[in-house]
This record gives sequence, C-alpha cells and structure tokens, in this order.
Amino acid sequence: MTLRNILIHPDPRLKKLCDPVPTVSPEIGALAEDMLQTMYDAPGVGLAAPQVGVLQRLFVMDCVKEDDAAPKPMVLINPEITWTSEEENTYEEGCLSIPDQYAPVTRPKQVRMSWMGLDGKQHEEEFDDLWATCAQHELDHLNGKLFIDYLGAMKRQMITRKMVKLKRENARL
Ligand code: K2U
Ligand code: ZN
Repeated sequence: MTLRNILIHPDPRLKKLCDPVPTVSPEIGALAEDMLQTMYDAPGVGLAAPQVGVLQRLFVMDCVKEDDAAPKPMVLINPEITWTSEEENTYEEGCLSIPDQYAPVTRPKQVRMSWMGLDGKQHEEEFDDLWATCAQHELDHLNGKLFIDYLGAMKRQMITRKMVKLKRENARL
C-alpha cells in the first residue's frame, strides 16, 4: 500500500473526463487500496481516482461517521446514477483537492447507483444524506467537475486564486 499524492486545484487533470476501467485487474485492486488508505489518512469520506492523477472511472468512499461503528469502505468502478430523488438537500461541501474551502451545494437527497465491484460483479445501491452527497461529489470528479463549479463565478474565482497562492507557497518549501 502506498499513500498517493492528492492533486490540488487548479490542475488540468482534475477537469478531464475520465476513461472507463476496462477490467478489474490486480492493479486496479492495488490502486483502490492505496486510494482508501490515502482517503483515511487525509482524512476524508471519499476520494476519486483523478484526484491521485489516475484518469479512470473509479472512486472510493466511507461515510461512516460514528467512531465506534465499523468502517464501511466501498470501491465503485465505472459507477452510473440510475435514479435520483426529487427531494434535495444542501450540504456544506469541501474537497481534498481544494483544501480548507467549504461552500453549500444542493443535490438530490437520495441517489441510486450501479457499479462494478472489485469482485467483478455488478452492484446497485441507494444512498441517502452524506453517502448520497459524497457519491455524487465523487462521480462529478470522474466527469471533471468540482463542487466549486456549482458556485457563482466570483466565489469560484476567489477560491481558485487562494489555491494558486497556496500552490505557489508550497512550491517554495
Ligand atoms: O472528493 C473529495 O475531495 C473527498 C471529499 C468528499 C466529500 C465532499 C463533500 C461532502 C461529502 C464528501 C472529502 O471527504 S472532503 C472532507 C469532508 C468530510 C466530511 C464532510 C464533508 C467534507
Ligand atoms: Zn472532491
């Protein structure tokens, strides 16, 4: 297992449409394991492959909040949304590729997704609340979309300027 470097916005790789995963290979399994460990280490509740520089359609998530509850690591390969609720909710979203920036984003409250698991089988599950928000946030990453794309131009530009400054300062270290 290797902790992967998380790309910081602005980065062209975070704006690309990712390619489908052709087959569930041992390499994909190793990448998924690295992504889960990188997510837990961040810490975060989700992480998409393009965030670690791999432009393929897979993400991981574990939105179990209670410290005393068993973690529920999930690996979703070639995920697709098959249903969304009419009901929406608004969540103060963040992003591991846009550190320390948060803004309200409104999305469907429930979402049903279909995906290929590491077991090579097709899965379908309905997600609610934080799980639904996270799954939609991660799927956006596979389509080159960031949560700041839902904000007004001024707010998006302000956050992007902050990230450019942060990257410039980090480059000096
Ligand atoms: O994709 C990512 O950058 C991981 C995000 C996923 C996420 C964003 C917004 C809402 C839910 C999930 C990270 O987990 S950001 C850290 C975080 C943790 C809990 C709630 C919100 C943000
Ligand atoms: Zn994100």
